[in-house]
Amino acid sequence: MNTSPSTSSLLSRIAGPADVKALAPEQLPQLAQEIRDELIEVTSRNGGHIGPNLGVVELTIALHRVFSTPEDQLVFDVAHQGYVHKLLTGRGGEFFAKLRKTGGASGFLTRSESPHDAFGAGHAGTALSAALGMATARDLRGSQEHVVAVCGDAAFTCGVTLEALNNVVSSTKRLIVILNDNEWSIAKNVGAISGYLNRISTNPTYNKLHHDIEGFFKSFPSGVEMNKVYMKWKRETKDFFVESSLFEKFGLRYLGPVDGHNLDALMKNLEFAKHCDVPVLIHVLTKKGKGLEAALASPEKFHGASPFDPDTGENVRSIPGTPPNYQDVFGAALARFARSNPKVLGITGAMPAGTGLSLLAKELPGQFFDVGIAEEHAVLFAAGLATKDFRPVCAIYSTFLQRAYDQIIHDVCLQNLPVTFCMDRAGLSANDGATHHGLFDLSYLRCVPNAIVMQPKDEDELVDMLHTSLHLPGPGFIRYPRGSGTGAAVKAEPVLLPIGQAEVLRTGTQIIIWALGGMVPEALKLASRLEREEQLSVGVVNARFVKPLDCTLLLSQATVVPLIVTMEDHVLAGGFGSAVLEALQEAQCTTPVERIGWPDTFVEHGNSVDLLRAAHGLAPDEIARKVIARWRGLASVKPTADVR
Ligand SMILES: Cc1ncc(C[n+]2csc(CCOP(=O)(O)OP(=O)(O)O)c2C)c(N)n1
Repeated sequence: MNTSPSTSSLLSRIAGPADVKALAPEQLPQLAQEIRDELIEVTSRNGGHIGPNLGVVELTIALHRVFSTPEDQLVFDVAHQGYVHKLLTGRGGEFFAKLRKTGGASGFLTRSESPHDAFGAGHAGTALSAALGMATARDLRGSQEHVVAVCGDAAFTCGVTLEALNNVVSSTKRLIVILNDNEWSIAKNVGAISGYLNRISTNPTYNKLHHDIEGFFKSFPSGVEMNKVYMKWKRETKDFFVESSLFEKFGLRYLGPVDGHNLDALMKNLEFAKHCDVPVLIHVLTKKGKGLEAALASPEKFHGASPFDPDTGENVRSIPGTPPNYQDVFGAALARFARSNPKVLGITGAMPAGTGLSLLAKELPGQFFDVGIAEEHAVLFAAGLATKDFRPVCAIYSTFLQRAYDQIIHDVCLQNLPVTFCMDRAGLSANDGATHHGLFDLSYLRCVPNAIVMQPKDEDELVDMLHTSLHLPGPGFIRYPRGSGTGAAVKAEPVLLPIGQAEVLRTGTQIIIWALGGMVPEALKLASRLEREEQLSVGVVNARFVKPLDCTLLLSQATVVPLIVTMEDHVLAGGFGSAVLEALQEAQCTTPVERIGWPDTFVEHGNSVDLLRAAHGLAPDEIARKVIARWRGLASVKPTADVR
């Protein structure tokens, strides 16, 4: 796989972890530099998580010097910082050059991509639990491999990380946790633990101690008597350990803080941890974006960047005239509604910019809450606020809202509390792949009583839906896709949409297409095409609401047209088309329904939404073929009177 052009480079000669181990220590800084060059080169073209990866170059090299994958298990939290690990485990060259592109390396770690990827991820906070499971499995099986969880500081804002932490000592005596502390989540990290970590790393005793620690490690009798050395160190650094005792209270031995760009210090600490007979946490301080000026200057922008000019940091793909993103339209509308109603609040789980809430944060900080990567808490917190007459808006990507499912059912919907959910990235997140596509929300929400579920056809309707949801007596869920809108102008004043009422955009007598959200423009194109090429009379309905569905309109049409087609950017199982089928079945209407949506599979990453749609039979030609085949296959086709 490794076909890098420059054969004089060290990186081009790394075909796997054994080659990393074979390098002389003095070659490692050069390897680190070459990795940084490669990271910048590829991500500046393809986009990707450049900042986090630049920060873990030395850490990842050190891990591969000290441990031996795939026998030893390295579990990376979120796994967006796994590019360096990929480069060191035989996934460089052409494969890495196509990072996040069709046929190239995934932007995350996946077990299917390499045996060196012990656990797949894309959502935050999973590493510690999964690693603890692996360590426990090792203990039960009686094998000896090492298990290392690499967690960012923001992973410790996740409830699930803290649940795992609470269980470490009762589960195993051998687990290594790396706390990769760069002080940033995507935005600046938040919360009390982040403040605590900051106090440790800026503790004035640290600098004094650092020298002493170095001295201790220098005198290591290569792997033996480690505990004695550690205990001596601990005794002599008592004050420091009082401050750093949080992890010790959970039963983990705390090591650090360690300079995460000092290979020598990293390797010594890892070696030490490897020989410990208690779980160990190594607190590693890294600089997000190290090696790229622009990324150091703007860590948030370069957490996950679109293609950029490495010299200036400017994005290279901003095409003038592109309509604004849905997230920005939402963010502006929310700030506007919050300005006129102080009870309107915005809540994000560590994604102020990605969700569009940055504007609210800037203009009305008192009405904005970043709760960290804590979606369960975000939803419960909103539920609590809603009991006191506030109008909380949880802005959480469709895929991340999955984590808060019990809170949605048990805390919000069961009590019919007026929380609005704005689910960005509903549909495909093409370059990110399976962990990030928002393809399941309709299925998981449609079955929940009291939920009003909707999707706008354009930006203007998004603002109407937000306005409508803020006036509901109970929960409202609005889903919308990643990226730019249709360019529809947003009205000066939003309107309240009648709940459960669809919008007829085009009448027809033979086929009616019920389309949802971003599929509406596609449906209109399909209708024109079927009329032009097949002389079919095709109507189009903008469904607007998935729940409650406009059954009155649906039945009035389905009883007179021979074929209903549904189109959605969602899995077919339990989605919008399923809702249509259920409604017809309930009314004992047997009109056939052709459903267009995503199949029962995890959709991979790829260059673009269009390419992925084509790969899964959802390109416009393919959809037209399916509908025509279904039409022709109908036993008796009787054109009927025009319906509304
Ligand atoms: C459940 C969940 N919510 C939100 C995100 C979006 N997200 C991706 S990375 C990230 C921040 C991670 O910060 P940290 O763990 O400190 O790692 P760093 O990027 O700083 O190395 C967030 C919020 C996610 N991946 N998963």
